[in-house]
Amino acid sequence: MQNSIDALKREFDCDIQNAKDLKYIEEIKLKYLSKKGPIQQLMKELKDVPSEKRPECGKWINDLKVAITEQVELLHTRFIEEEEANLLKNETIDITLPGKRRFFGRKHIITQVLDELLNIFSENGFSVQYGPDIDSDYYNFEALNFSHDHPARDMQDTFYLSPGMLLRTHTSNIQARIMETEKPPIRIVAPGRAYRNETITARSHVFFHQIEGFFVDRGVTFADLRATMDAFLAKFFGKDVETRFRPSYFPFVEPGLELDIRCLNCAGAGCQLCKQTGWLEILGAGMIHPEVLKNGDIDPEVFSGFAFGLGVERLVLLKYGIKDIRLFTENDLRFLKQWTSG
Ligand code: FA5
Repeated sequence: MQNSIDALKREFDCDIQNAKDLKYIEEIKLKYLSKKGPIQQLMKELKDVPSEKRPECGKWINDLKVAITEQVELLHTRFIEEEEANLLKNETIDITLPGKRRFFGRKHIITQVLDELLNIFSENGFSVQYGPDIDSDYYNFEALNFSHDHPARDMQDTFYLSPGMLLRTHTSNIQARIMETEKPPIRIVAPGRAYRNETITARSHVFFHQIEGFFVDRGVTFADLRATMDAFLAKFFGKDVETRFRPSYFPFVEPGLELDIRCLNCAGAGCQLCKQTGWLEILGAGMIHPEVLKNGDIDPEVFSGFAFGLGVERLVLLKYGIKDIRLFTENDLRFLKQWTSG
C-alpha cells in the first residue's frame, strides 16, 4: 500500500510541475480527485490491508488527498487571477471619449394642454374619469338617446370594428357608464380620444381629443353650465375671449347648444381656420336629457344636470395661433420642439 501511495505522489508531483494553465489544472483535478480517481481507488483497497495497519494507511491516503487538493486549489486560483489580469490589461478605456447622449422625452403639446385643462376643472371640483376608446354601440349611441335609426347618428361618421362595436365618436360614452357606478352628486370630466370617419381639413381630423364634462345634482340649471364655461375659458386663455352660444341639437341634451369663440387667428376677420366665419366652434353642451338620466336610473324629477364635450385640438389652435390641426399628428420636430416645457 505504501508503495502505491508513494508512486501516486511522485506521479502527481510530476504532473503538477507541468501545469501551465487553467485547462490543465482542471484536468489534473479530475484525474486525481474525481470519484473514479486513484485516491478513491486506494480508499477502496484499504479493506484488504491488515486491520492493525489500516488506520496508518488510511492516514497516509488522507494526507495525500489533502496535499493534492491544496496544491490544485492554489494553482487554480492563481491561474484565474492571471486570466483576469490579462483581460484587464488588454481592455482599454478611453476616459476622454464623450459620454452617450441621453435624449429626454417631452410631452406632446396636446398632452400638455390636456393636463392644463384637467387642472382647471379639478380646481372647480370635477374629478377625472376615463372611458374606453373601443366601445359598444350601446354606450356610444343607444344609452344617449340615439335609437338605431336615429338620423343624428349621421352627424358622427363612425368607424365600426364589428357589428355593435366601434371606435367611440365622442367622449360622451362615459355618461351612461358613470351613472352605472356613481349616484348624484356626480361631477366628473373624462378626457380621451374620439374617432370619426371624416374628411381631414385644417380644423377637423379623423381622431382628436375631447374632454367630456358631466354634472348631476339637485337644482342644476343652465346658469351653472354658463358659469362653468365662463370660468374655464377665462382661466385657460388668461384674457377675455368673445364667445357665443348657438342653439344646437344633440339627442342626449335638451336644450342643446354649441359654444363658439371669436377666432383669435384672424381676430374675427375670417380665415382658413374659421372657414371665413370669424368664429370657431369649440364645444357642444346642454342640459342632460331626462331620458338619459332615466337610462342611468336617476330620477329627472329630483335631479338635473349639464354635460359638455370640448374639442382639445381646437382650443390649442386658438390659444397658440396654430393654423392647421394636421400639424399635431405629423411628428415634425421643428413644430413640436416649440413646446418643450412639459
Ligand atoms: C359632440 O361630440 C358631443 N358629444 C358634445 C356634447 C357633449 C354635447 C355633452 C352635449 C353634451 P360635437 O360633434 O359638436 O359634439 O364635437 C364636440 C367638439 O369636438 C367640437 O366642438 C369640436 O371642438 C371637436 N370636434 C368635433 N369633431 C372634430 C374633428 N373632426 N376634429 C377635431 N375636433 C373635432
